[in-house]
Amino acid sequence: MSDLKAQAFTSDWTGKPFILTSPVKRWPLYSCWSVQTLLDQYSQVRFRAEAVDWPLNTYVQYMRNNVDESPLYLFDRSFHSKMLLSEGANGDYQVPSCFGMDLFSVLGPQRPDHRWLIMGPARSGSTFHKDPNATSAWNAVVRGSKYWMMFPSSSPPPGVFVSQDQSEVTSPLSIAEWLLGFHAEAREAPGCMEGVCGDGEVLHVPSGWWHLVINLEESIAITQNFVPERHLRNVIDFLKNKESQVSGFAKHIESPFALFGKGMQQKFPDLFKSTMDIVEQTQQRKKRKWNEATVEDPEEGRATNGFQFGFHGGEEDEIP
Ligand SMILES: O=C(O)CCC(=O)C(=O)O
Ligand SMILES: [Fe+2]
Repeated sequence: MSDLKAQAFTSDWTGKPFILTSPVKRWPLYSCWSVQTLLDQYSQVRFRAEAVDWPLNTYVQYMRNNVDESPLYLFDRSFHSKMLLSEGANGDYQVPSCFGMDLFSVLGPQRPDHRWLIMGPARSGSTFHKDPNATSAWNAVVRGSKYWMMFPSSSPPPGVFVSQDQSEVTSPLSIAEWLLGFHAEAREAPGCMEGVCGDGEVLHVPSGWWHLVINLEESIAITQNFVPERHLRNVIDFLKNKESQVSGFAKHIESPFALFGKGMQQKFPDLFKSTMDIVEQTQQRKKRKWNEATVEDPEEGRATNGFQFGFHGGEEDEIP
């Protein structure tokens, strides 16, 4: 689509991937960013590329000369301060208006990491994962192009094995190895979506969706995670019930759930209360179903076995 109104996003699109072709082309930085112009300005500035912090100059030399199967990927969460960038009406870029509602903004400066500058050569990319804390995301390509493959929360991709509580994900080590072994099968699998997000386009990753991304050519992108109202309950459920998997908050924050609850209570008390009620009811229902399914079998006099536990509700109902 060219663009999308916030209202249409909220009513029809929060659970579906899509690409918008207009908003990024209006960003001031879109008309002036290239690897060369970034080098002109930030050559000696250090950016994080996986386990190393390299001056941009060093990274670009590596990016243009390596033949690695899985090239080091520049993925920097502090790019705003390093590049003196600003986001907003008169800033260097603007969050596309349809994604305007972001409930993690109630956390102010204590929100978890939520935006990254991404740069890498062809073949670099991200192996299958879900985004942190049940957040949604947008990913804007400023230069280059990215191939995306996506699966809804309830359909893990072929070749990706997930433990019961989803805390462990096992898959082939490199994107190339996964593509060689599973790409053809994945394209035929239920729920699979694929597409190319090109220069000046932005893609929506709904909360809980699996995604794999590979740069088809040298690319520069900006990505940002957010919490739309329709996924608030997924996020609350994640913070409350998957505490050990919560990530990106500063170490001194002991309870991200309590902190978020406090912020929500101050700014959106009614929404918070009604959503908490739903999360708690769902939790009770799950417990009840579990208890019913595992009670002693009166005929056999032992716990019933062979039971498969799973929820296959609608997309919006799913709590990852
Ligand atoms: O490699 C990419 O551009 C995708 C990034 C991504 O999925 C993420 O930041 O969660
Ligand atoms: Fe992601």
